[in-house]
Amino acid sequence: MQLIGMLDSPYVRRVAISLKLYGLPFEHRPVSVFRHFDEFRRINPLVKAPSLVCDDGVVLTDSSLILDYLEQLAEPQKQLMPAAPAAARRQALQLLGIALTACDKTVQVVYELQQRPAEMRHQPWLDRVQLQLTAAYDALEAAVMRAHPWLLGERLSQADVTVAVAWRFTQFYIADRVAAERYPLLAAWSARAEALSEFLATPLD
Ligand SMILES: N[C@@H](CCC(=O)N[C@@H](CS)C(=O)NCC(=O)O)C(=O)O
Repeated sequence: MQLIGMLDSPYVRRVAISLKLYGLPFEHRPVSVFRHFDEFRRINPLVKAPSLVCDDGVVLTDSSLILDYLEQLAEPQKQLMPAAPAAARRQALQLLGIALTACDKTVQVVYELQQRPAEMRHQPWLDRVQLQLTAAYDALEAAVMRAHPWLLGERLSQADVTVAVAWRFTQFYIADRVAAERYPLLAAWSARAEALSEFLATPLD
């Protein structure tokens, strides 16, 4: 199995960390969607990171779909999504939706600032994205307040992986727009997740 994409992508990083938590062997190929566009196209013409090249050559796209597949390969005691009760699964899905929106909105800001020429930037769009980003992190700060010690309880789950990865990504790229001081619980809780060996072995930078 090959995981394609750079670890500065939160979507790639959440899959890489999950693979390590699952204990599934894989090869990581840090191919960039921007700097190695042609090489990426040869692997997956969609040029989306992450891409997962399975052992039989089938290529999967989109981190949540890739994780859905990998979750089935993992031993039951290593799975990261609660199968039951339904309330725990719903809570995980709710938190994942918020954290992935935080990632998407951070990506939109970064692309607007890095990919679009300055004279073509559209401030109303950035303002709108900022409101969505703030809403996402306000909700995650409230969720962390209820964590004991992880978001769903005793066991680390996919919600923890993705929330921590989202926070690290946003802080790395746009800490000026999402001030850590506004989210003290999230910052401290994320530092605890980032200290786990699977996170340390999967650095963003
Ligand atoms: N929903 C997707 C988002 C993936 C995504 O947008 N990845 C970025 C890298 S951070 C990418 O492929 N960008 C290139 C592009 O969209 O053309 C997922 O969860 O995998």
